[in-house]
Amino acid sequence: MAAVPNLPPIAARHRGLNRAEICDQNFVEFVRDWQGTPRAKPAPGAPVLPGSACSAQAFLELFESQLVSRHLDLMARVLRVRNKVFYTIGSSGHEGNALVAKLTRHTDPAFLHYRSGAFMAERFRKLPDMDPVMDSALSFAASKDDPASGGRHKVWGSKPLWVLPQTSTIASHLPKALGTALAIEQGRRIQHELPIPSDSIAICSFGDASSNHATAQTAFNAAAWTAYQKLPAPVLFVCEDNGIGISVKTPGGWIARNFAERRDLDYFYADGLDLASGYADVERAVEHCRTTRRPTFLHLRTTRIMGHAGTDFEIEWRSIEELVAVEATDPLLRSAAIALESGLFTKDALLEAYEAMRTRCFEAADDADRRPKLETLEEVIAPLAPYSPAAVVAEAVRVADPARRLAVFGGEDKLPEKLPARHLAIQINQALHDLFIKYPDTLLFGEDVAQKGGVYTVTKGLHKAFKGARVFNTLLDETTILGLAQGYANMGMLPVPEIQYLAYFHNACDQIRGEAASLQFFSNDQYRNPMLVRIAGLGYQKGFGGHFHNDNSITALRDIPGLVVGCPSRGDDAARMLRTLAALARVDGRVTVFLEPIALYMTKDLHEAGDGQWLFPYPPQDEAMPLGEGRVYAPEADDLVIFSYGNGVPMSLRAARAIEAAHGWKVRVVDLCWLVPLNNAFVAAQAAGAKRILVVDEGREAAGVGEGVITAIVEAGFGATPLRRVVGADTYTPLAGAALAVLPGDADIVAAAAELVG
Ligand SMILES: Cc1ncc(C[n+]2csc(CCOP(=O)(O)OP(=O)(O)O)c2C)c(N)n1
Ligand SMILES: [Mg+2]
Repeated sequence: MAAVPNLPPIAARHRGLNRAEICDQNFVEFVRDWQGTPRAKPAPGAPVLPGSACSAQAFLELFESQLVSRHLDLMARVLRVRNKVFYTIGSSGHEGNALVAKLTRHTDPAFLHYRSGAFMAERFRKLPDMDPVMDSALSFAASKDDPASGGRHKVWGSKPLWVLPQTSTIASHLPKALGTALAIEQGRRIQHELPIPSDSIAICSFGDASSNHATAQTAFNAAAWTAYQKLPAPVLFVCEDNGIGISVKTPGGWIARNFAERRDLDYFYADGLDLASGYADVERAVEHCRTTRRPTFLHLRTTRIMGHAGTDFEIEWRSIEELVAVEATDPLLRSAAIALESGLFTKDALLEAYEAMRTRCFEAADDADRRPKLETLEEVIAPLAPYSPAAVVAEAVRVADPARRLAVFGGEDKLPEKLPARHLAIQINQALHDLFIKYPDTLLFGEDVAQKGGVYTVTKGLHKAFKGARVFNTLLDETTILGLAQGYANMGMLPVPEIQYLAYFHNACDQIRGEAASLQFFSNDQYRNPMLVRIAGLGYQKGFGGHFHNDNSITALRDIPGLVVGCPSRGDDAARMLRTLAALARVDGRVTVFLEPIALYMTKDLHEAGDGQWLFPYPPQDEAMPLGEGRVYAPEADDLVIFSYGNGVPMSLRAARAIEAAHGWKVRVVDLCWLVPLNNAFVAAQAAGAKRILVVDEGREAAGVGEGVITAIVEAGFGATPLRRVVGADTYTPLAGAALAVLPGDADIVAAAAELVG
């Protein structure tokens, strides 16, 4: 454990408000007043201090990384006030995490805590010609030249160094770190070539308070669940324990208590305040993770000095004695002591190195301040939702290997396009088979999806055809399912996770909203995590009721930036849309969602029982539905145009008959197919010339798709057209027949049309 350096009694200046200045002065005074006896300077390969596993050379590098981190923090505090830096959450007190970087490889994917300045500086050494100071300064300054995010956020990130940028939602990165660890192992099982060595580990750091978060706990649980089954899960969880989260203290000893004896999460402790003693313990943890491939929990002792962020005036809520005591545990004071005691530095040389680093950081900040910033909306959103329409269409209609198709489907006469017209569930199933043939690195996973083939048998047969390495059941946790998807995507595979019901997506929404969909944006499109998320949902199920199986809230998906959501109403279009979604993921790295209307899975008839009018032939492989283009029924009709999607489409088609009979109108029905982003131009084109308009939206009234359609119509200048919305109520869906009272029905559409008479 680090010796607490003896600081003088709390002098007047220690009562100062600016703790950054005080910590800065502490270092200088500590060195100046140091009274120890230097040893003979060790050779580079010799232990820095007797008995330490850390060599003199390693110490010099680690110490320099610590200084980089500290001076970046100090610089940020000064320049924030001058509006030259836009972020002050620092790494001071956590500089021992440089050890984790030193003892791992730059190809071990890292998902980092926001206090990772020293980790980053150390990792920068792993490749030639990289400058941690300048790169970080550009990020602090939110410059367009910031290599991590292109000026979109102050993130720790680097493409060449395999540091995937994180958002500031604490703990949300743990599931994808675990997913990445599992994906490293999965690569071998499916003969997928990984972008990194096969013995890599995934590193994930976070704070002590964050370890309590549900998202963190679910990752620990899923890691242990995996290891318990003797499956490899090489993830290194690094809990940087500074004993506090903003202003709330973690109960003393809680991290050890909570994790030291957790089965199948192997616990290691290291003193991150002392490079000389912490080195060996960090090394043991890393090697354990790499060689055993077991989930490993490294409890790294840290401290937090200079407050949570620049805006945190600790002195206002904490006693000065406590503050000074915490500042006395500053790991840089301990490193200074090692530097002096080992004979590697004289006092003057050390102070000179300290000041030289200050100068270097300020010069870099000045340089960064002169670099360009993001200025226009176009610049800001350039990486948000990349879309190459021609390439996506070409990829979507690219046919799979005919021989493999014959083998999988079991002969020429069993190819889906040769079979009779089928309903939605079967065609999704067939299209998934085709995607699996086309893309050998596709993985399908979720709850009950493997042998059972899902609650509605939509994935039936895939496990048998493509085996357990590609089609498998996960544990029951949507956050983990979506975390796994990000991990597989990070390793270059094409994940197709299933969320059993829409209501259970909401439960894990942040994994898409905060994480997956944001990666391209915050990494300036350097990292992509393409995926095709299947979500079964929406109302109208007969005989299987209640809200949670009939959730019709699409709103949570509608405002996720960069997301693509498709919702089919019939089988052949579902197959065409799946091809497009997979191509969007493949070509442009997009995060895509396929919202499957459960009530239509088995629907065969449209107007009367037995008419078979909702069965369609499987579309040839070279057909796909382009993003944003819906299906239009009776395109020439203009007395009434009905916009709808999902269940609303067959309802509208039935209602159209009744309306035609009642009013003599010709009725067009527009199946939007693509709900996010809504294609406003397509909507406007369909609204143009319409004499009347109905928007049939089975979702809820507030913030539903219908609002978007109406807005597109009005903004296109067709607001004077008589129009009505037929929409679900803002309520949960009840059980049994009562459900029909809150969801729009055929009769509501007919009634709304009647209101447009005249
Ligand atoms: C999900 C979520 N809730 C709340 C916050 C606000 N917040 C940011 S940091 C923090 C404390 C984290 O403490 P700890 O995990 O111990 O890390 P430390 O800052 O001490 O290094 C909180 C509550 C957040 N970023 N994310
Ligand atoms: Mg903490």
